[in-house]
Amino acid sequence: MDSTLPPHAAADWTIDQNWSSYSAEEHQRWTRLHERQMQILPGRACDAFMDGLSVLDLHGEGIPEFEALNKQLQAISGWTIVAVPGLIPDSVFFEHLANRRFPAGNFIRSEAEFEYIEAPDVFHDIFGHVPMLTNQVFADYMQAYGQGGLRAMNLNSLDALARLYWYTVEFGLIDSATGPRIYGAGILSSPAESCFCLESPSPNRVGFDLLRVMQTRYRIDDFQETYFEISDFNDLFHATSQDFAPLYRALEAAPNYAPGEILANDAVIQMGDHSYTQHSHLTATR
Ligand code: HBI
Ligand code: FE
Repeated sequence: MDSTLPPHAAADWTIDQNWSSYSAEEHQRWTRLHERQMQILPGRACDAFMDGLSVLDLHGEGIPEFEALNKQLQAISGWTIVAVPGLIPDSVFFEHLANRRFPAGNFIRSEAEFEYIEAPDVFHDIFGHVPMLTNQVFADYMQAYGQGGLRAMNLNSLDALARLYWYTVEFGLIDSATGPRIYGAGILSSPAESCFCLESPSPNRVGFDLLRVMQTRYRIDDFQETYFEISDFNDLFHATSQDFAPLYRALEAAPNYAPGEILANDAVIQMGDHSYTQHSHLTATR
């Protein structure tokens, strides 16, 4: 990403949301994106997400004002949303998370990108990520993740941290009494992947394991080939509250795995048939 600080941004890359500058079409686009997800997510998204949506009254009439949202969010879990122009440098991102500030893009995807946008826009960040920050344990995990990220900067282990974020915060699944449910924002903001991850025979579904996730490459612009499932959010919080240094030493010698690989000691929940992957153009992995 381009790491030159934009002229209108503060030193921590924050900008004004500039809510009054959104056009009627942009507010309408948010409402259409929201309506489409609300057709799909009941019964697929986890309870924590659905509860967060309703308690923050993210009911979908246009792009929310961060200031108003922050009054509610701060009272619930101490988190606030800060507006940023797009992807920001890792160290700045981790610093915000470590201080319970969630960086959210203030722009909304264009009509041409309605189906899919790779960069995190305001719909992905606010609709996908923010409702989860009303869940206390998940909110604490996100802060612990930011603190872990700052430590990782010195241990040169950003790949491992980025994979952990990707397979949990962006594409994570959680068990429930009635089967797996979605908590990852990358899925929650995508209509097709919300169905694919739970209903397609193609992807693997494997029980979450910290080291396994940190060694597994991921696809950046296509459906995931493996989804990792936690039992509850404490699994995540405990995974990140240990000292990462010995883990990184173990990782240095350990192999990396391809996105669709299954390992002998995986807790396999679904052995995917990779029917989708065989027909999709193979994308870059990280
Ligand atoms: N910047 N705005 C923004 N949003 C992100 O999700 C983000 C980022 N910068 C870095 C980053 N994510 C990654 O380092 C994490 O996935 C680890
Ligand atoms: Fe995201």
